[in-house]
Order: sequence, then structure tokens, then C-alpha cells
Amino acid sequence: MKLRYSQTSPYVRKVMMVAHETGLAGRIELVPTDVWAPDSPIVRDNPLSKIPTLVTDDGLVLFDSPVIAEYLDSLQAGRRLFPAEGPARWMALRQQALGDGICDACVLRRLESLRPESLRSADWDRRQAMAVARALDKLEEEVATLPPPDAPTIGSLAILAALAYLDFRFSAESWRRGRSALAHWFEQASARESFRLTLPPTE
Ligand SMILES: N[C@@H](CCC(=O)N[C@@H](CS)C(=O)NCC(=O)O)C(=O)O
Repeated sequence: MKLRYSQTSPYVRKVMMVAHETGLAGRIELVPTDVWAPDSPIVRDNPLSKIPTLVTDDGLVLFDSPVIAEYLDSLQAGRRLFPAEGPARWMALRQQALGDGICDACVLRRLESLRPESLRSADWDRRQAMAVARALDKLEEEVATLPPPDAPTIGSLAILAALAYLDFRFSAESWRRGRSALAHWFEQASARESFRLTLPPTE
């Protein structure tokens, strides 16, 4: 399998955590891909021009990260990261959506901050920052429903990737302030090997 990736993408990180948790990392050839480069080869595989993009051994091209993550999970015989059915499945998918949604808002903020100053919208930035703050407050409120460190699901991996992205790109904003239960959960859950093996570069 081939994964178009970048080391700084939180969606790639989630997928790579899944790859490590499922024991599949060794079967994935990593192809560094700059989606912003003119003529980026990503569009040959993914018309949406986004990473992560996975090309399976059968030549099927999969995107986006929830689809890739579920595909990898389907290849393994061990404990599933995507619960098969019932309330456990909906909770894991909801948690994944919350984690991915935090990443969506953060990535939009980051892109906005890279635009020329005269084109930036403070209102737009505030709207995304508020979405992140509300999502974090929701996680603090629901922390008892988050999977324990020794039984990860796609939900906990997505939330780990999102919180780590906040540390990576928005550390000055101190997401832990007023959210001590979530901070404690993160501290425990981020001790997993799959998290440590997927750290972004130090810039
Ligand atoms: N919903 C997608 C989001 C992926 C995404 O936005 N990736 C960013 C990198 S962090 C990207 O490739 N952006 C390029 C673009 O938006 O054109 C997923 O979960 O895979």
C-alpha cells in the first residue's frame, strides 16, 4: 500500500496511529506529498488534492482519513478500532467527527494566518476558534465517555491527533486551561506507542 502523506498533517497522524495500532505500518510505503506545490502529483490519485490518500495493493485509491482508517482496521484480525455496531460504534464515530472537526477548524485558521495580512479575516478566525473552544468544552464535559488508554478506538485516536495538533500549531492558546480532566486524559492516552511513533517534526 502507498500512503501520500506529510508529517505535519493531523489527519495523516490519525491514520498512521491506526496503522501502528493494527500492526500494518510496515506494509505502508510512505510517499511525502506537498499538496500545495504547483503540479502536485496528488491530483493524479485524489481529485480533491488532499492528504492522506491511500493507494491499496489492489490499486484502489481511498480518501479521506475516516475511510482510510476503517479500511486499515478491516485488514486486521485483532481488536477492532471501529466497533462493529450499536452504541459503541456511534460513540466512536461521533468522537472521531469531533476530533476531525477540531482539526478542520484549526487547519482553516492556520491557512488564514498564512494569507497576506490584508486578506485575513478576523471574524473568520474567531468563528473557527470558537468552534474549537466549544468542541474542547464538550470533550471536557464528556471525558468519562472517552476510551481508556489501553482500549483505543478511532474516536480516541482522532481526539489525540486533534489535541496534539493544538499543541503543535496553537500552543500559545493553552487548550488545557479550564479543562483539567481532558488534559489528564490526554496525558495518559498519549503514552501509547502509536502516539509516540507519529510525533510531528520539531520546527
Ligand atoms: N477530511 C479530510 C481532510 C484532509 C485535509 O484537509 N488535509 C489537508 C492537509 S492537513 C490537505 O491536504 N489540504 C489540502 C487542500 O485542502 O487543498 C480527511 O479527513 O482526510
